[in-house]
Amino acid sequence: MRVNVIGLGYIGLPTALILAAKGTEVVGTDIDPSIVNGLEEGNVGFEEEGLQELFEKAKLNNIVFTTKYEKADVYIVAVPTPYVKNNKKVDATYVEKAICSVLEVCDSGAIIVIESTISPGTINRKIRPIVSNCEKVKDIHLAHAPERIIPGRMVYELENNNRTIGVDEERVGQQIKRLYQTFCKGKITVTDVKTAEMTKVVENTYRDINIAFANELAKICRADNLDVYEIIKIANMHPRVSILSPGPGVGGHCISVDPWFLVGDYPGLANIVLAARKINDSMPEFVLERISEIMKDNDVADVSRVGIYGLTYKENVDDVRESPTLQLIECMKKHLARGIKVYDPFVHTNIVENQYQDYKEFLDTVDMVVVMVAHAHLIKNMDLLKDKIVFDTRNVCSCKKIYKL
Ligand code: SAJ
Repeated sequence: MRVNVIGLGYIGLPTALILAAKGTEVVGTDIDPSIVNGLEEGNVGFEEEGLQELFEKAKLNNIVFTTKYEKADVYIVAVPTPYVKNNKKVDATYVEKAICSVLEVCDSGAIIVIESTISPGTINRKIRPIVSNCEKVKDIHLAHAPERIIPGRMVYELENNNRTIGVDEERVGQQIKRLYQTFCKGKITVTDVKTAEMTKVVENTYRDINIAFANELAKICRADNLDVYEIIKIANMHPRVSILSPGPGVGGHCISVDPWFLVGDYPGLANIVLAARKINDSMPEFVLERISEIMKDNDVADVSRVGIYGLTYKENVDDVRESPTLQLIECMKKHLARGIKVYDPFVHTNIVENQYQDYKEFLDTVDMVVVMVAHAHLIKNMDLLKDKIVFDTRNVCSCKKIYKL
């Protein structure tokens, strides 16, 4: 079986590599020549444990990278699905374009698997008409196998997570299941397309709501001078309670985006979903208020004596999409406050004002450090914070003078 993976980003690349590493004939396609050239030169493009090893194995099995779409039995589409800013609905343009390009090269009978996250009904509304109206090829099968891997543990989760495959025909479902079983040790459930679409959005929304609850508790506990972490720790000892951790906001391209699809597509019905989104989106502003209180408490008058640790959306990844720190900096600009210092060991080019590349140099210029991301680097170098005023939004620091959310 020959597989053409479309989109060699965070999801498509590991998927293409693991399929090839396990012996499937794979062509990886990306429209961006710099990605393809980078891969041909041996550069995987982002940091992720085990990815480089997978790349070496895939190369031994002759994986091909190209900007062209190729003839194949199965296409796996893993292109971005952003949301439209004003109505929060899914923007499936990249998926639609990818499908059109596949239809130009594929033979009748090919299977197209969409891994990109889409809102329930997108395949029926937007993709199926493209396929049905295509005159050149017939009998094209659509499937939806939403990705579930978490940045930071992608390779491990690719092999070990359970998967969902949504199809129109059981026979096609079994065929795709066998393909995914070449690398996936988890349970693979075959269902219909719309259920698969909905399940994916539900998974990320569940996590968003749980984090929103933790964040709301943090605000309630702050108002009453209680320790939210102690309360969550004790509550979680109940066998049926599992509250996530409060934090400075929810970033990334998934959890902070997918719930909006439900809000946009089911107006008036997705109320708890909307409330959770608002709570999580309010956290950078809440952090900003705490920074100002803590500055006052400690007579830190100048914001340029404050430094933010962490620019990425979470620990030990280099991804800054929808990052709470970027939202916090935007918030500060609105309040006409500039000059805060920033450092992140994973972000090697300067993307914001006053960003440092050297940790010690950064620390030398500040009296107060706001921990926005709990990178392993921070924990390893905890002693360097010993003389600083630390505002720890992630509850990971162990220093003398510490403030929490
Ligand atoms: N966060 C908290 N408190 C927590 C956990 C996370 O504030 O207790 C924050 C993180 O710091 C981060 C954001 O939430 O800013 C999201 O991070 P995450 O690690 O929860 O999730 P993602 O966005 O990296 O990956 C999620 C995963 N979905 C679920 O766990 C249900 C992953 O499995 C999906 O594949 C991915 O979304 C996706 O692409 O949909």
